[in-house]
Amino acid sequence: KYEAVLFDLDGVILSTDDFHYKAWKKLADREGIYFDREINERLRGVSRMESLAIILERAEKEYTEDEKIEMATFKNDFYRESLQDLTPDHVFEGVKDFLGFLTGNGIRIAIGSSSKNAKFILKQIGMFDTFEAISDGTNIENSKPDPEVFLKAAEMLSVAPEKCLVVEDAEAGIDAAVAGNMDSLGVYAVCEYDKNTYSARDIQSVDRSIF
Ligand code: G16
Ligand code: MG
Repeated sequence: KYEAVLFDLDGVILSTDDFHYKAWKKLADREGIYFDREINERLRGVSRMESLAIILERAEKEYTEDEKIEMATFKNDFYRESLQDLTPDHVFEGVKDFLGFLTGNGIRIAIGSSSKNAKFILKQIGMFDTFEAISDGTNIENSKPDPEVFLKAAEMLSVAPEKCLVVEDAEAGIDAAVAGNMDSLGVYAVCEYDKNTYSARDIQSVDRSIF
């Protein structure tokens, strides 16, 4: 039935939540704005500037556009630096087996991520050459829940949207798939930050008879 599977990156292939959290926290502390892991959960799949807008809901003053750009850059510089610590060990359990199952059955695989850092992340985890196409924050105008990132990925593969399945961890991503006329599969990654262990339990239990 499906000719291609389009994978979200953060929260599906690996988790960068903790890296994002620490970088946003550094900014929030600098600005004296309250920020915690629960608020961080709301940033899943949301673009950088929209994430900043969520953080600024708690701010006591108004910021100018230039100040917002400076804050997003400050966060991203710290975030990029911390991504140096990413290794192939960060890839969720079961991901490679699942990808091997798909490609072994002639199903094509691509990335559809909101992140402008997606290619750097893929290089860090040793998966830059794994996917046939990479559609990310650098080739879109509108981020999820707009379907653009997934429609571009389908276009790169020359596969019709109706023949694509989207795998996502975020509500914004599922909404994007629906808006793009694609089927979607929600997975939820369980990360234990303190123990530094990661697993995406659902990806291992996906019913493979749907392919
Ligand atoms: C990811 C994350 C979001 C992040 C966004 C933009 O999306 O889930 O938390 O805000 O990318 O990231 P960047 O600041 O690196 O451009 P996805 O779509 O891969 O889950
Ligand atoms: Mg995600």
